[in-house]
Amino acid sequence: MKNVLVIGSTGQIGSELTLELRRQIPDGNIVAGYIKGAEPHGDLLTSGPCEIADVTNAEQLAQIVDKYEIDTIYNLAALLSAVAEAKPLLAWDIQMNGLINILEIARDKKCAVFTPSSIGAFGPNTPKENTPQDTIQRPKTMYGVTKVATELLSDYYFTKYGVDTRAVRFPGLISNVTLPGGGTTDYAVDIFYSAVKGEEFVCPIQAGTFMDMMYMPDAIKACIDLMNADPSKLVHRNAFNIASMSFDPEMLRNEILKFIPDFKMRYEFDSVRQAIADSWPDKMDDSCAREEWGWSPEYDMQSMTKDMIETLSQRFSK
Ligand code: AKB
Repeated sequence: MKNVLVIGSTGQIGSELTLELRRQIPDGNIVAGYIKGAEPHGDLLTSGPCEIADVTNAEQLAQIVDKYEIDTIYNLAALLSAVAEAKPLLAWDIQMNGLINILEIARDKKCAVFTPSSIGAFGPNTPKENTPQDTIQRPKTMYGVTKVATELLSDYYFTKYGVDTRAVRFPGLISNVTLPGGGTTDYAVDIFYSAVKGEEFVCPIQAGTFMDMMYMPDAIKACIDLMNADPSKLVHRNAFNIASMSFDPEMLRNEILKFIPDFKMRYEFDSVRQAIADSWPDKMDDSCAREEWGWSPEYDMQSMTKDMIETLSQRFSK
């Protein structure tokens, strides 16, 4: 990996991944790809090249790949689960037509491609506990449909054309840098902002609903470690289960109370998000990722909560 295009660089994952890649590969071209209306700012804008990179515009993407001699593409353009339910055709256009554009360019120009999958690739008849790497995938959401199709299409381009496609199934991601937008797991980020601002948190997900979650530093590590992994060791490619913590809203509330004893939370559940959450696994088995490329997360719920509260408290006290 030397010259990298990050599509969706101003989003929740892209904003941190792009900066980390620029830190780790100082002599490479790490291009921050963005769309109009989501322009890069601050460090992202000033620390390296930035280009408009719309996944639905194949010609534009091919020109960027040529200009910067791109060898690796992180394709992070996506609508998250709840938004994709509201705009299913747009989700299909971005997630599927966008993906095939990228895979065709990668085939032509010999790029490796990372297109994340998600716990959303599973459905209500998937085993909920210790969800295996290879199991039933019959999601009921448009987000899930596009994630399963992404996994299959990425594997197809690897077996048929030798395109080096690799991916992980991300849990809900928790970050103190860029907010997510329109996901089912967003509550696990929003709760921290309410807690440190001293506001009551209205939780859209019911108590007792368990989902896998991950702190962003581990997610960024996964993106980079998998693309740097020895290809001969990869039995699976698209996409690896990765896990680090699983909790329900009550467990997270109790952990936050250890730091902010007067934190208040009540439930007002959102039927769309609750139905999606109910169809997702409680906890994935990530042993294939551990065995095939050495996946090993650093954060659990306790250390993530401490770091989130310390970081956000510092920011909001200024
Ligand atoms: C969402 O909630 O839609 C995402 C995901 C788990 O893929 N965070």
